[in-house]
Amino acid sequence: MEQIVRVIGAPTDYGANRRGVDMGPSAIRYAGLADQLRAAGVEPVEAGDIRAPYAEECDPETRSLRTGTARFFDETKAVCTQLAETVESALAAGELPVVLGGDHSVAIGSVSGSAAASPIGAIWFDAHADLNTPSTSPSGNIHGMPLAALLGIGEFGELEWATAPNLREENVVLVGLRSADEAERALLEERDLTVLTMSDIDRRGITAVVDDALEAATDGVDEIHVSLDLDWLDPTAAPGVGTPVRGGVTYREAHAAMEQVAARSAIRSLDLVEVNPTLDRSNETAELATELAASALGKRIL
Ligand code: 6HN
Ligand code: MN
Ligand code: MN
Ligand code: MN
Repeated sequence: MEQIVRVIGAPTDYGANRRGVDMGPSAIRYAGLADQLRAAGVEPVEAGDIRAPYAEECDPETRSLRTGTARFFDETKAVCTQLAETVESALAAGELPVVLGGDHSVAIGSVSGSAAASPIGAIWFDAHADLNTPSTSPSGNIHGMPLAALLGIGEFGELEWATAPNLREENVVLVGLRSADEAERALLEERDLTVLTMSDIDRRGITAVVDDALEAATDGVDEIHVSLDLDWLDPTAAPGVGTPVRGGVTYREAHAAMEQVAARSAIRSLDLVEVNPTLDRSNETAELATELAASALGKRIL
């Protein structure tokens, strides 16, 4: 029987400075996600979008979370809570959830939903560490905080809805890091996450690095969540993102990595986030997201 993939849109635009990432789910669907998924041998079922009010409908006031700032905190909580439930019920039905962002704050919902029933590892394919907390964040943007939230770091430790107790730090792997803030560096020094930077990819090549990532993420757990932030790729390959950082992986390296993920047969859930069509060239970043999803779910050249 074919694996059913439940496509869930999470059109948020709260977590980032540059507007337009809320159009990501539509852009990714229009780029042909369903056809790509079929080509990968899975059966897409469309769940539609989680209701996410436009920023203009929300209280423009910055929300404070005890000490620091987390802009649109209440709105993010509302979206992530619904998203977690949707992901959890898809998994309970034997489906594989693919979450379309939206900014990366939606991963708080997708991962906590994915980890709700049993332990899981996670691989973060991202230029960034996403380990800020409201008190360390230089921007107040929650898209720079989802991993800290899920691991219950800092002020997030008090938030049941945002944390994923079944996600062990030892099974969290960052791949392709090339932009980390001061507090994120300090955290990575002292904590047990695995970090594989762009320099590691330069030195050892993408396949050796992704092998290590899969090994660490699945150590003691059977399945993983894959969070694919499109800014993981070099901006020449993925221009339609809000926080581009030069020196990312190439088009082909990204495919090789996703093909390795597929070969491991351990993927429980997948995010495709940070696609911003207003900054894109002819929807090409959304199209890339559909292709990479297909590779991660088993599409092969031959
Ligand atoms: N992303 N580290 C920066 C911040 O504002 O916290 C950038 C975060 C980017 C997050 O791309 O998902
Ligand atoms: Mn990110
Ligand atoms: Mn990023
Ligand atoms: Mn929880």
